[in-house]
This record gives sequence, C-alpha cells and structure tokens, in this order.
Amino acid sequence: MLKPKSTPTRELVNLDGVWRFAIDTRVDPEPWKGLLTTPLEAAVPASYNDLFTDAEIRDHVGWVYYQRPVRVPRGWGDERILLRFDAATHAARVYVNDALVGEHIGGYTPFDIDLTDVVSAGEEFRLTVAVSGDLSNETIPPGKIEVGIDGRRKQVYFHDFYNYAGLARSVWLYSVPLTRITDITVVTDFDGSTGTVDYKVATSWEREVRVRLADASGTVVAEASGTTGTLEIPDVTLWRPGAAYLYELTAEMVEAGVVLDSYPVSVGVRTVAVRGHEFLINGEPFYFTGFGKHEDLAIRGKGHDNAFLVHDFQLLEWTGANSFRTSHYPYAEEVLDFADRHGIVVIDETAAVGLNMGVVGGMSGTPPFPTFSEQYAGAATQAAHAQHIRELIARDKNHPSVVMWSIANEPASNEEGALEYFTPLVALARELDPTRPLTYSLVMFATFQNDLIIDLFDVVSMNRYYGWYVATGDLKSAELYLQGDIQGWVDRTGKPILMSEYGADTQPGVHSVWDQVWTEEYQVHYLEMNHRVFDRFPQFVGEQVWNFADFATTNGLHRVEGNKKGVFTRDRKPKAAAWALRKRWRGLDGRK
Ligand code: GCB
Repeated sequence: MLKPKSTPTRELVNLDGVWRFAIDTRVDPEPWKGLLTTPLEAAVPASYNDLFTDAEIRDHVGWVYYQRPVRVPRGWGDERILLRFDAATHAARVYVNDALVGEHIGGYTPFDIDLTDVVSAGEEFRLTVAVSGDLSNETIPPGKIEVGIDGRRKQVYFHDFYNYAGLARSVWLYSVPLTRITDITVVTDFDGSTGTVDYKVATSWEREVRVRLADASGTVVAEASGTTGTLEIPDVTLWRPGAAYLYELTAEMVEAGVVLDSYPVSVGVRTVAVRGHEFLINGEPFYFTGFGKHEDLAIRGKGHDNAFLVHDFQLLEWTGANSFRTSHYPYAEEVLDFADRHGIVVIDETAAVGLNMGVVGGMSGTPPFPTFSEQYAGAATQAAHAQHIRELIARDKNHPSVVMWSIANEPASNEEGALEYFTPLVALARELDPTRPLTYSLVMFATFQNDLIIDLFDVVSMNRYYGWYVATGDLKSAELYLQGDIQGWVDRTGKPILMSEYGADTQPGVHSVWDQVWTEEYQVHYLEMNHRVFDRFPQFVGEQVWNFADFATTNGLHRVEGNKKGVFTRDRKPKAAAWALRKRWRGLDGRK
C-alpha cells in the first residue's frame, strides 16, 4: 500500500476542499446519478458531524453523500489513474458519474480505487462518495443501531469517544505507470557501526529492480539490484528516540535503461526487542513517557489538521514526552511521518475498541451477555478485525517511529472466548510483521488472576484508574491497590509492564486544598501517586497518561462537554498537571 507521492514517474492531485454534501434522507434514492441537490457543502478533510448546526446531521444513522467534479490531468493518457482515500469513516461507496466503482469498510485505513477504465485524461467526471458512520457487529470498532421509542434509529457504541464520521483525511487523484512498484518493505538492523536495510520490492510485472540508499544530505551510501536484498551502511547513524535520522531508499523499475517507475521511502535504522522485562530500542532499555491521544478537534472532529499536528508535537516536546499511543485507531499517515522525522516513539493501535460487554455492566464488570458471541464480537467481527490488522500493518510497517502494535484496547480478555478470538489475530500480526512486539491495553476488570490472553503478547499494557473510578478521591487506598495490581502482573508474567492509561477528569480553574476530584490539584496528586508506585518497579517500561487533551464523547452522566482527562484542554491550554509532567519528564520546574 504505497502512499501517493510525486516522483519522477508519478503525479498527484489533491482533492481536498469544499464538497457538496447531503444526508440520504434528504436526497433521491440514487443521488450519484446527477448533481447532488443540496444547499449544504462540507469541508474535506473533516468529520461532518460538527460542521452543521443541525442535530439530525450530527447524529445521522445511514449514508451521507459527498460530491465534487474532478478533472483528470490531460497528460495522464498512458498512466493508470487511481483515487486514494486516506480514510472514509467507517465505510464508503465510490461512484464515478453514474457507476459504482468501488467500496471499502474500515474507517481509519486508506484505500485505492482504480479508475483507469472509467475516466479519460483531460476529461472531467462527477465523483460522489457515500460514507456511512454506522457501526455494527461486523465493523471494527463494533456497535449497534437501536430503534428508539419515537422510531428513530440511534447508533449505540461501547467506546468513550464521539463517533465522528465522514472524510476526515485527504483525498487524492494520482497516476502510476502501467508497469509499477506495488509495495516496498524494509527491515533494519545494525552490528557495531554497520547498519543494514533488508528490502523487498513488489512489482506489478517482472522487470529489473534497483535500489539506492541516500543519507540525510542526499549522498548515496549503498546500492543494490534485485527485488530483495540487503544494503549495508558503514558508519550508520541510527534512528533514536529524540534524535531521528532518516535515510531515503529509492526503488526503481528499469527496462532497457529506462526508469519505468521510481518510488522513495524514508528509512530509520533502528531495532526493537523485548528482553526479559526490558523494552529495547537499539539494544538499549527504553522508558516510554507520554500519552494516549485522540484525533479530536473542535469543528473538525477527527479531521486531520497540520497546524494542530505541529502544535501537538511541540507540546509533547514541552512536556518531555517521548512517545504516544494512537488510541484507539490508526492516525493519519502524516502523524507517523512527523513522528519519524522528529524522533517520537509510537505505539500503533488498531480500531478494535469496545470489544467488552463488561463495561456495560458498570463497575461490577458483569457482562449482560458474553462479549465473544455471535450477539456481539463473533466470527464477522473477528474477520473485520483481521482485515483491519492487514491494512494497518501494510500501511505502517516501514515507520521507524512505530515500535509496537496494540491489537486492541480493553477487550474482555477475562471472558470466555477471548483466547479463541485473539489467537489467530496475534498469529496474523506476527506473520505480517515478525519484527515488532505486540500488546493490548488491559481493562481494569482483566486482572492478573483472570486475564486469559496475556501469554500471547510481549508487553503488559495496563489501563488503571485507582483514585478515579476505584477509590475515588482516596489516593492512600488507591496507592495500595495499584501497588498490589502491578505486583500481581510482575509475579505472573515477568514481561515488561507499561501503564498505557491512568488519568483523572479535571475541570480547568477548579481548585481545592483537599483531595477533591475534578480539581487541577487532584489531577497532579493523582499522577504523583501513580509515579511513586511505578518508580518502585524495575519491570516498569513506561507511563502514558490518559489523555493528552480533552476530547469529545457521547452524552454521559460523567462526561461534562466530553472527557476531561486531558492534561491540556481541547484547545491545548495546559492544566496544572501539564506543568507537573514537564517537571517529572524534563526535570524542569515552573517556567524554566
Ligand atoms: C478507558 C478507555 C478510554 C476512556 C478512559 C476513561 O479505560 O480506554 O477510552 O476514555 O478509560 O476516561 O474512562
């Protein structure tokens, strides 16, 4: 799955902008067959939900339509012509003029549609995209649609962030040569001062392939030919957390001295491994500091925004964070590219969130019916999950910043059926990428005594809220609970342990001299208590606070304008906790 890029043999046109927009209940049954009759227009990229004031659009169940004219550049007569959606959340059907040309399910991974046979160079066509935000037991994440007392269909889901939908990432029209490179995989290693890059180039047709590797100044440091091979880099500069260094590998397909196709990928030379209870990057123990994040912004919803991309990474650096988890779905590719360039370490998570009926049972954790059953996470869910893992690894496998895959967030790993559900998915992920460790984030109901799947994985990632959901406001008891919980995992597994979520909702501006929940002081004290406990365990390999910033959720009695566990507000103002983290992670106090 090569990302569209401008190369000597490939061109691209960005289709972002303002598109016609309508919901299915307000247009003809086959609206793609003509101009979409609608007064509305929607920004792309952006989730559509918060763009309009109309509540019926915001919580629409069913299809919405986006439409715009597209002209194919006149010079593309001898090329293959493709459409690329960086994401359509959660399902899309794509029409060119009157005809359906392709579809895709899965809201956070890209897909291509080959238009070569249906459009012509120089001509304009009508592009209509139907997008559905609906979630069912055949989607990842899962959900279900209920019919309310007034007959309205309502989307229900079991994850704690608003179900934003639409075209939240860029759309491209791009050309590739008829004979082309279809995929590139790199795996890096080093021995002393010599780096190695194992490469594999897949092509649409058998032709001569050659590759060259240039350093950051553009000097070619290694060359090879053939579809697979190993490049050696003398005096290698490694990609390190906080000190990114990228080489560029360019693959070329050649025939009789003519370059038919050319495609570059950035390569960071680094290794990742788990050794006993240590998490190693380049053979050295690594301790994760950082956050679980969200793609979540006012108005744009999950729409990718480069200004926030830059600013969020500035705030990561400001707090001294060296990493984040793409909770709870794969983020835009631009985010990983940026992390590659800036040395931020990423735990790349699938969109498998909410595979847990226990959370419906509230604090008891008792599921109303079994999670791993045909009623909820059954064979169709598992197949969608497998397909999602394939698409995620295909997209992100070459990013040096990605050091671990998180296969799911808070699945019901304590429930019967969990082992059967996860065993084939873990095998699939390991087959697709034998180089990166695997984890999943553990829900609080899944304890060291009852979890059924940890043996399949490399790292224990715990989501724990002692002092918040448990022992609310009582940090003394919370500390004892947390200590016992971590000790239990240490004794059971001997694996590296990461706190992948810990946090307390905080309303900025609310203060107290006592331990009062929702105050800025309490968030600080809550984090301090956690850190005190983490620091007692040599098996601990990291801490990622929940959450980087406040984010939107559905309505809920314990959600005030969304989830407020951010250490930054939704518009990225620091709460007191942000300063406290900066002190711990950077050793800086106050304003320094
Ligand atoms: C969790 C979930 C996360 C929620 C968080 C919370 O365990 O993984 O998605 O937002 O708790 O704040 O309740």
